[in-house]
Amino acid sequence: MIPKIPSSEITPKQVYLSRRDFIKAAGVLAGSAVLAACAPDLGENAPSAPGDPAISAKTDELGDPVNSYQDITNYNNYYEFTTDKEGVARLAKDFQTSPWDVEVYGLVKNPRKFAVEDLIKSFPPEERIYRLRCVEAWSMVIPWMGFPLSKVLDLVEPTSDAKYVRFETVFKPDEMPGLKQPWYPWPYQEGLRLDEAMHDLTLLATGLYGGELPPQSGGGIRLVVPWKYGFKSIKAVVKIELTAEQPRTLWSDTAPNEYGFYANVNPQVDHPRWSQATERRIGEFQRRDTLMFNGYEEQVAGLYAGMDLRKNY
Ligand SMILES: Nc1nc2c(c(=O)[nH]1)N[C@H]1C(S)=C(S)[C@@H](COP(=O)(O)O)O[C@H]1N2
Ligand SMILES: [Mo]
Repeated sequence: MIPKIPSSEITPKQVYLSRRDFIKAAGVLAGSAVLAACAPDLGENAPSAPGDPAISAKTDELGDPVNSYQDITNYNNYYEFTTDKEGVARLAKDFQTSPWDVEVYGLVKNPRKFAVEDLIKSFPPEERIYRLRCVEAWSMVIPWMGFPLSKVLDLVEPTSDAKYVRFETVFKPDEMPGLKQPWYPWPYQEGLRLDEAMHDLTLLATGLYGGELPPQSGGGIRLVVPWKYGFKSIKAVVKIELTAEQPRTLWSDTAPNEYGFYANVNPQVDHPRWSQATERRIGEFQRRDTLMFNGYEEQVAGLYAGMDLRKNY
């Protein structure tokens, strides 16, 4: 399946990406007769054609078009592989996403290790079309498949002492070349307050575009918290720990004056080195205004009633 981009969707980025894929696919065809593997960056779950994706809607609830599978899976932040967004897909291509286990433990009544395939059986993934707004001021609209994190937390039953949830990414230096960069405090970890974690918008994503979750997008399983900057949406989660204290996070450990624990999308609070008032939607030419809580204000503002969002950035 070599993806074809409808000419209506062509942008310089997409032209570049489709050319690059064409070259790669051509290389595979020249070197091998295995046609099924002719789209190395997309995997077998890519939609048959971006114009006819395996999704129920072509826009989010605000009417903004869903980004192409091509864009979503070839422009990634995943520092365990590389800091080059356009290089993640290639480096992560052979990363094993299945079977995948996630351990849920800490201040809970029933600590358990779950196989993602069992979670998918218990909680059939639903489609959630969410905006993803990176702290670097680019954004996409992504049709995830997944289930609310609250379903898993309900199973393990947090104790009354549990106030926060800590998430940890798998640490596999042999398969993740970026882990050799010693200046990051690996493994990647993130955290949420328990009420944020229990919010219905907070998703454990197991798929994309109606198919599996490819390695570059965070497979086996990843968190998606759409009203927060993208770095909160931690990939390849293997540990979920309920804690009494606010967990440390990779980015606030690395640069505490730039990245706070809350990291709610907020156009009024600039990053120390750039404005957060506008963003570049991948696939668009004009910058667009960034929305408070990334457009989910109505659903989540209540979580922060009475909090100073400048202090708690
Ligand atoms: N483990 C891990 N999770 C991660 C990252 C990372 O480097 N490592 N990058 C984060 C950042 S900065 C963003 S913007 C999103 C990007 O998700 P995407 O590549 O699926 O668009 O993943 C987040 N989750
Ligand atoms: Mo990001």
